[in-house]
Order: sequence, then C-alpha cells, then structure tokens
Amino acid sequence: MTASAARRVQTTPFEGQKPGTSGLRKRVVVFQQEHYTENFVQAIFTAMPSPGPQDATLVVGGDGRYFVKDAVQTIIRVGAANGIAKFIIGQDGILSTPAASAVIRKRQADGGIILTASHNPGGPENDFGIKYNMRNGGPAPESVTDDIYAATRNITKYSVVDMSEPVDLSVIGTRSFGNFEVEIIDPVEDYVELLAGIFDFDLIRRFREQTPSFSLLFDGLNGVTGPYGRRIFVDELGFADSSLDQCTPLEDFGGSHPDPNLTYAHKLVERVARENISLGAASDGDGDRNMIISNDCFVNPSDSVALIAHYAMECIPYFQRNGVHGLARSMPTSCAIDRVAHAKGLDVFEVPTGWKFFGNLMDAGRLSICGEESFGTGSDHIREKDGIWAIVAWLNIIAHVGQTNPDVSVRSIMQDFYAIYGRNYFTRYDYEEVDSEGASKMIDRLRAFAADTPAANNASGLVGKSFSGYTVAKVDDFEYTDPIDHSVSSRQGLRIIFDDSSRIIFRLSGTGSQGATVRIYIERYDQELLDVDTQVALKPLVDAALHISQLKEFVNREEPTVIT
Ligand code: VG1
Ligand code: CO
Repeated sequence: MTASAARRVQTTPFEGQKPGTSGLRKRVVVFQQEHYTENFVQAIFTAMPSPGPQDATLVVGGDGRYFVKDAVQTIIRVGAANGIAKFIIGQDGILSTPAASAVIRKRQADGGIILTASHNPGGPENDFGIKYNMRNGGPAPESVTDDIYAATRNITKYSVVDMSEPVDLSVIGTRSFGNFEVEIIDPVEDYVELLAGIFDFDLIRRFREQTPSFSLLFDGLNGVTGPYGRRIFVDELGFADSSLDQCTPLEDFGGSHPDPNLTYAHKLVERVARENISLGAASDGDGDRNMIISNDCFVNPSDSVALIAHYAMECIPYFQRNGVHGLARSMPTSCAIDRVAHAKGLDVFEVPTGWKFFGNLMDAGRLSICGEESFGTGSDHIREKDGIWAIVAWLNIIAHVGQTNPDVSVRSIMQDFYAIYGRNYFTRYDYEEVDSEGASKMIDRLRAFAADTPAANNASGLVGKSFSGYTVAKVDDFEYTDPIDHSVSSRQGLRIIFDDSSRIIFRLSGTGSQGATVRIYIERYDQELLDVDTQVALKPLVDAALHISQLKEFVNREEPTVIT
C-alpha cells in the first residue's frame, strides 16, 4: 500500500462548524457532504497550537459509532498531508474518550482527535462528532476551539494525500508509508494498566469472594465501554460474565440512546430492581459518563463525586500516594462536594459546564477530583471524565466499607454521607429539541433579570421577591475567570440564588445537533431531612423555576424529556 505526495483541494467554508461544549456534533449526513469532514479536520491542523502538526504524533480513535472508520481514513489522509509523522490508532478505530486521553499522555503524543457524539444516538440517520484534544490529553480550551472555528470560516483549500487503498485498522502493529507511520494499538491495554495502578484491585477481589450476596451489573449501552468493562470487571476483578449487559459496541448502539440516566438506561434500571442487584452501573457511548444505581438507591452524580472525594484518601491507593490537592465541580453541579472540601481543608473550584475547564487546574497541580452533574466524574489521572474509573471507585469504596460493615450497600454509604454533611437535593429537567428561537427568547428574558438589583427598583425584577416561600437573593449570568491563564468565559448560565442558598439555573445545551435543549438545574440543601424523595423535596423550587422562566409559554412543552 502506498501514499501519494500531498495535493491541495479547493474548497469553500461550511456554515456552523463551531465546536460546542465538547467538539463539533452534527448529523452523519452533514459530515458525509463532500469536503465537510476534510474542511473541519484541516481547520484542526491549521489551528493546532505551536509547533503545529509538522512531525507530530497524533492519537486517533472513537466510540465505534457509524462513520468512525471513514473519518479515521480522512484524518490519516489530511493529517499526513499536514505533516503528521505518526498516527496511533485504536484497533478498528476504537478508543473510549478516557482511553484516548490516557494514550495521549502515556505515549506523549502531541494531541488527539476523538470521534464521538458521546451520548447522542448513532447510525446513518443520527449523530457524529469530532473533538480535538491537546498534548495534556484534555479537550482543547476555548482559545483553541475559537481558532478552529475561525479557520473553518476562512478555509479555501485543504491538503490531502491519496492512499492506494484504505489503511487496515484491524491488525495491531506499526506500518510505514514513507513520510508517516501508522501504529494500530489494543484500545484497552494502556487504560487497564492505568486503572490497575489507581485502585485496590486486590481489595475488590477479596470483597467479591467473601461477599457472595454482592452482585454487579454493568450496562455498556452498546457503546464503546463494553470491551473495557469486560477486561476490568470480568478478567481482572473476577465478576461473572453475567455481570455484563449490552457490552458489544454497535455502530447504532442498538438503536437506543447511549446515555446513562434513568430515562435512557431503563433496561438497567429495571434489571437492577427485578434482580435485586447490589451495584448497577452504566456508561455512555464514548465511555466518559457513568451512572451508579442499586436495588435500594439512585446516586445523584453530584453526590457521587462528593462521596468519592470523601473516601479518596481513606482507601484509593492513587490518592493515598499522591494526595488530594483540590476539588472542583461545574457550576450547575450541586454543592455537596464543596462541603467535603471545607471539611477536609481543600480548595474547591466552580467552573463552567464542560470538562475542558478542569484541565488547567489539574495541570497546575491544584485539582485532583472533580465532577459534573451530567454523570461525569473523574480525576487528574487523565484529562477527561471517566465512566469506568467512577464505577471502579465505587467498587473500591464499597469493598473498603465492607471490611467493617458486612451490611454495606450503596444506600447505607449514601445515608452515612448525608449524616455527616447534610443533603444537597438536586434535580435536572431537560427539554430536548425544542424550538431554538423560543428557547433563546426565554434565556434573553432571564438574562435581563441578571442586571437587576434591589436598588434598581425594577418592577419586573426578581431580587427580594419570594416564590413558593423562597426569597431571591441574587441573579446573575455565570462568568468564570480561569485562575491559571486568566481567560474569561462569560454567559455560562443564568443563576437565581435564594437567601437559603437554594439555586435555580438555566442553560442551553451546547452538545445537541438539532433545535435547542433547555436545561433547568434545581438545588436545595437540608441538614435534617435526609431521606425524602428528591422530586418531593424540590417540587416548590421546580414550580418557581417554571413560573419565573415562563418555560411552557416560550418553548411550548408541558413536560421535560428527561428528569434526573
Ligand atoms: C453536556 C453536559 C456537560 C458535559 C457535556 C459533554 O453539555 O451538560 O456537563 O460536559 O455534555 O459530555 P451540554 O452543553 O449539552 O449541557 V459528553 O459525555 O457529551 O462528552
Ligand atoms: Co460522553
């Protein structure tokens, strides 16, 4: 097989190649248009920070969805023409998002391109996505994604080499094509080795052997984590094959929505209840999200990260060795982790939504454990959130607590946690694929309240007014100044904060591919009531949110698509 010399192809810009919360996500048919994928990939190389693509090593892989393999070939052809010297590619184009981050770091690559639309459905009729990650293994920061977008708007040509046939992605090993080489790697190996060094696998194995009543059910939702789950839960930790469900990656995720939440992971939720499973867990299409559930409890992701932070130094070898240097959450995530930080004397950072905002803090050694309410949990072992990591963290903690409490359960662990810290009740309402114009108008109207102060005496303002018994103390549009590089990210979500610290937050999603998705986040803290149904505890605030935003009028929806 041979590669030609680079040639240039005339092109014109496409509208809307703007990376969102996590890369560029569009329908597959959009990416399939002539020049569309080439343009965006060329823009990544054009914008690649100094010293650029010349002689660089690039990691490439994706979540196994439809069009990944085609896009890998395009990246090889355009990348080689832009000077990439070495491509490290997961076998069959497979790399979970956390594994890609791990590979970039371990092999000291200059960056990576991850092919995923995460939890969005896959297949010819559904979504595809392309994301650029930096040398630290993390998603490109806004300064770089802005440059990529600018490059897509100015593009007139892209460079490409012609291959005599597509590169065979199925055979592990290295092949040279003259000016560049391609190494196909086992997508799982580096990642498993990393996790084995982080957690106490022996402790988990012993607990499993000594506690036959303990059962695990991991649902890969037909996404990329299947092979990772099999290697770790079955081969390494010794759980039965029957502990795995939907663990073969499928190009269309079996026609389902590979999003680990109570709505889309309903098969897991039902099996956990019916089969009395002790720990049920799922991950999303690309493997960076996780859901933790049991026969007696659903763990809210905001609580999950706080819980892991609480136990980290007590039982997780990686943190016992390296220490915990700080905690963080995205702004809409509940403040449970803040309470852990205060109790343990650690810094806690509040960043905008999206994992890219954690990277600088981690690189500066100021952040060890962080999470997002959107089922994202992780640490500084890599620079992406990590679904399997979170699930193994839970196993590690359960096994640790099980040493002194034979009746340990997910529920007992959460109740013990609430007894120490009190409980941050949290829920999120998603209204998916609503009319974009109505959604923008609703947000603009809320934004006008953010300028309001009691002194302004604005009759339509919110500060000082009461809703369902809660009095508004402050309204703002979240703005973040990165403590490390001092870059400013504004307009990151409308916050209505009440005088008892309860919060209502409104945002528009930056990951959808069609219409707009409105997210409403609701939180309230309680020190006494630790075991009330979340929806009951938050009903008055939900009513207030719908009343204040006039959501039903603006987007014409009675009920949310998903409640978490
Ligand atoms: C959503 C989540 C956000 C997460 C992002 C990417 O973004 O809210 O917390 O970081 O998805 O996750 P948005 O803009 O739709 O709210 V993933 O698993 O898609 O890489
Ligand atoms: Co994801």
